[in-house]
Amino acid sequence: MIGTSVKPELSLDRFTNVEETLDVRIGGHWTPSYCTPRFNIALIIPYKDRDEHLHLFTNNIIRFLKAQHIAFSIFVIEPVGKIMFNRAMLMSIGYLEAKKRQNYDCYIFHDVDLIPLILQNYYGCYDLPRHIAVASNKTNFKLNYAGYFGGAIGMTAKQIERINGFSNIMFGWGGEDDDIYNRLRKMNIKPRRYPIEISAYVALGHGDDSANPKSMDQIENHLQFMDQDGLNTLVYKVNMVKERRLFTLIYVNIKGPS
Ligand code: UD2
Repeated sequence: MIGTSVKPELSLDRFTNVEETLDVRIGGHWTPSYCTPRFNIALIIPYKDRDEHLHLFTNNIIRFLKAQHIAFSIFVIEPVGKIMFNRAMLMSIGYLEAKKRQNYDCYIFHDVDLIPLILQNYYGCYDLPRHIAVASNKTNFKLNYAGYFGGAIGMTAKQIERINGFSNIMFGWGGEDDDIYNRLRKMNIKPRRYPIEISAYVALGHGDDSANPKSMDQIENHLQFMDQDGLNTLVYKVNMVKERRLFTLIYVNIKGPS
């Protein structure tokens, strides 16, 4: 039996069932063998230094996606070196790197610390971009604000290209999610949300990283530059690719403040 030597009270494995991930191919790829999946998705996680979350997240999301009979590949995008975190830029890189490998039906950009609670929260893309993680215990299971677009979102390649991907200049915490929402609204695209009863999450705890928040002015003024800040101006270099058991880890070199 797997894990008999692990003391459950000391191990995060108590939240996971290793056996459920055994048929995931190295690099974090899975396709149901018993049906044709409705969607083949790339799950993209902008990431830095959150090992425990990554372990919990991958094990949980794999069980969840398998129960939805969705084919998936999991990509973790991590910047090299001491550089200020840039979630949006890593999302764009994840999109381009995933697409290089395969044309996925849907690209889902996901925080590493959010675990979906309800199986009906289907991880697929539709005619309009989706805000997938609508509420969590952190917000008392309420929508933060009307234009809130953080946590997890899903878009097709066409939808991503339409808004020139995501910003490359939003280093530090916050604002990049509002910027994505604004980009969509500028193109007259109104994203969809499932009701909160379906799109509810558990947010894993972490330290406060609200340093360096961007002002609303900065975010709104930024919109006029949408055509000059995005996929068409993205500069990065893949440093190393590691095919881990449950995901593909892509280390990238990017330039920015440290
Ligand atoms: C909120 C949003 C998030 C994003 C962020 C502002 C929710 C549920 N989430 O997250 O989507 O809009 O505000 O930027 O509303 N990360 C790392 N290492 C780091 C920093 C960030 O891996 O040092 C990644 C990780 O995937 C994390 C995500 O970025 O889940 C969001 O960062 P956060 O969890 O620190 O910020 P939070 O919870 O305020």
